[in-house]
Amino acid sequence: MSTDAKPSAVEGIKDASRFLRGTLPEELASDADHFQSESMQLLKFHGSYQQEDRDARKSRSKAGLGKAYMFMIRLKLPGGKLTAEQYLAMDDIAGQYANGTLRLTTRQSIQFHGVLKGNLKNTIAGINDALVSTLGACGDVNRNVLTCPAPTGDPIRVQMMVDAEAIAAHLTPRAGSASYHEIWLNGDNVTAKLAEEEPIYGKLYLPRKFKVAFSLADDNCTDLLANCLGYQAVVESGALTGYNLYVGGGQGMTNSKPDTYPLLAQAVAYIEPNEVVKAAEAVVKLYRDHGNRSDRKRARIKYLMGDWGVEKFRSVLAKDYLQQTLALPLENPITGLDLHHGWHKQSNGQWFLGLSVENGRIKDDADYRLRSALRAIVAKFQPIVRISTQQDILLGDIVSANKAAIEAMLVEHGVPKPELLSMVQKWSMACPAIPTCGLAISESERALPGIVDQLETILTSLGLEGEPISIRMTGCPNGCARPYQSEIGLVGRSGDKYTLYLGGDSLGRRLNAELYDLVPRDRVLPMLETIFTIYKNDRQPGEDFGGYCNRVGLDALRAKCPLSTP
Ligand code: SRM
Ligand code: SF4
Repeated sequence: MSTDAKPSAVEGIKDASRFLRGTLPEELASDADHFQSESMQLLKFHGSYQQEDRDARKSRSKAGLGKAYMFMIRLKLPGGKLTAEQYLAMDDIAGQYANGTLRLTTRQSIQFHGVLKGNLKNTIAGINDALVSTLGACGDVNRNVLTCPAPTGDPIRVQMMVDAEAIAAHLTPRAGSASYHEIWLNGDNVTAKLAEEEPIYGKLYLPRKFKVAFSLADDNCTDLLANCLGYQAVVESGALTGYNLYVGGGQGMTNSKPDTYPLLAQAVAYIEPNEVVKAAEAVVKLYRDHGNRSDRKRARIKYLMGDWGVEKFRSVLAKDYLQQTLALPLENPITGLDLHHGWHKQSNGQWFLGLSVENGRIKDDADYRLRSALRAIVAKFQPIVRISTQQDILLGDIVSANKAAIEAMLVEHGVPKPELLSMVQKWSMACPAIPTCGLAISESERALPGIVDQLETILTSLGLEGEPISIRMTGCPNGCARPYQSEIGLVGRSGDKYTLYLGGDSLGRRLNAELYDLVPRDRVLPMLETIFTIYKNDRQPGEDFGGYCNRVGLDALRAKCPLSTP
């Protein structure tokens, strides 16, 4: 541990938990509608968060009632990969136990919201019946491992998926798996029962969450640089020669703590394809031993990287955890990012269809019935299902003859074809925020669609509607929709006020910077209109919006676009 300061309370909870059991079994069996605080912490490792319906808070308090407790459940879904059967099982669960929606996440997973405590066990058991787990989807362990979801069939993406799954399996808690099966599945797993220790994590697990991603230089669709550990494929003559290892990315920060910040992962080394799992274990162990366990706000591996720098990190990793020298990373700059929308041919002659899902929410509204459309298509054509890190869904292994029928079913359910959506909508993302997220300060998922609609009008009037402009919004500075890596970042600051960030990059290569803090929501669009007009008239040929803001600098933009109205 890097500090002698007193370990945080969560460390004590983990220590006393007997590998993530604590009093969860007893509290789960009780009639109470929520868990006590220690169990709430442990519940996260099992893939669930205790939440409340924040919309109901005021009226319930007026009526003298307590919180309307409910639970979020998150799947562990390496590479966002599901079979048709598994997707249908998840859709059943959304209807039977949750709020009737499936929420695709920025890490290629699915969340259920609104599950009552009395239904937690059945929901988690139902998920496992479909051979999907929730263990380690949250908590101080390795989280969902990302890789390009496009089922193109090309050997590099296939290998990246294999490697992503290998890391996910290797870093799955062992003794924690035994507790998981005991609590949620009535001990129904013989191998898991044998594990009485955590050979990689130890009984304190990690200081904080840990995130891994794979990506390609010409398709950074997983936002590699936002991850604790990134594997960037190095490809020569169409073959994977190895990976550049990136370490120390993360987005979250805390306004009141200036020593917290978003950081892009740094290139540390180049490794051979057969060293993938070994490297992951080594980085995890280094983080386990050196991460800050006293201050959870500074506990992520990015602060080790920030404090140590690349040279020291590489040297400690090589000497103490790999006992070998490490090759330097190869020149392999990021040049592209594919959203994978629309129809694409796979190498086996079949097709996949990428559908943009607004803020990842699969739901049925009056004239837009995406949930029913997907259910009907998946049930009838049995495609493979993949979730992207842009909160979108891909359906694959579709034969040519079925393409027209699938398109007709989407139209019938009011789901627009991806090519009919505006660029700004396709490149937008928002986190759930209110009413489910306990940390939200401002609206996000419910606010962004209105902002995007108006932005479409502004961009069209300026003739900029064809530009892939990324806008990402979050209800607080934790950064769940990776707002600091977009061209326009809107981060909830205080009720209806947001921090506005500009100058990032739609390929995820550059962090943006704060234009103004505490911008009232109704000032955001007029301000963007002014800046887009300046951009249109002043940009260099081919210059994208983020690149322009970054080049001219935010001081210049502030001078032309003051926060206070004249
Ligand atoms: Fe996140 C916490 C939702 C991706 C940084 N995140 C939360 C919680 C669990 C709130 C809480 O702790 O009480 C949110 C649940 C809201 C709800 O009602 O569902 C939440 N995070 C999400 C999701 C669902 C957002 C989305 O729009 O999809 C994403 C789930 C990913 C998954 O499937 O595993 C999600 N969160 C991210 C990302 C993006 C990424 O990983 O690529 C980040 C920024 C990257 C990073 O980790 O730095 C992110 N979430 C955070 C943080 C800040 C952590 C930090 O150390 O700075 C928190 C707060 C915390 O952990 O204390 C947080
Ligand atoms: Fe909640 Fe903040 Fe994450 Fe949004 S960014 S889901 S408000 S923690």
